[in-house]
Amino acid sequence: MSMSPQDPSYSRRTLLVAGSAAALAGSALAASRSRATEAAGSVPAEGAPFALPPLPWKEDALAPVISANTLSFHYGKHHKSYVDNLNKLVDEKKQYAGKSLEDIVKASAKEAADAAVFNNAAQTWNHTFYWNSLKPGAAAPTGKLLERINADFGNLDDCKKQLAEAAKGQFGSGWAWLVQDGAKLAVVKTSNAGNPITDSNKPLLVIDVWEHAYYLDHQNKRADYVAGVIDKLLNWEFAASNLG
Ligand code: MN3
Repeated sequence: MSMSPQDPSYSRRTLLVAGSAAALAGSALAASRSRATEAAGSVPAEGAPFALPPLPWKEDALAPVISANTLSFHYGKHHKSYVDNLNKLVDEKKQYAGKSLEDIVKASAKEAADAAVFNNAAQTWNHTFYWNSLKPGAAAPTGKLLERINADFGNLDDCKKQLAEAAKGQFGSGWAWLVQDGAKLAVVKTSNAGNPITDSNKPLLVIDVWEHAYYLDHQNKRADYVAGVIDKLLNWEFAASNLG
């Protein structure tokens, strides 16, 4: 995937991670392109600033916790719609032209009249961050990240418990985040498209708890999805790469 100044550069480091993961997944994505063209990302319409980035793994790589079927809708339809809607809105609302995705999220969060811009920009950001927060066979946290977790949560299990409680306890649609709040790590939850960067917190990991993230695989049992993600799929290396 080639990077251009118009790409959604919400985080240089995140883009680098996404880019390298995309390169690793490139051959697999090419192989499955005939089955699901969305899996290779999409090229924005001419002049549109934001593209759907490629997934960092094959669509079936997260099964059975998250199936290829869920991803074909969640990534290929939901995430793509947020990107497409954002491109249309930015074209209509010229004050957002030329801004990075992160700047659009922060600026539109303060404008009640631009709720649609915020919702689609934040959902575009959040989903790319979510894909990068997941990895099959991910290694447990080590080094500086583990030290910070032990200092701020007591131990890794208690960090995971707080994350699970936030994910299960978010009423309705939203997100559960591990964030860096100043010098401390913390767990926060946001509703709908909410994103901690509007509170000046630095996201490290996120779990999507909208029903579209789990309903095809787990129906109403959000707790099963959350446990599977936390036990098997969280990408602690990505969290470490986001530490400031
Ligand atoms: Mn979602």
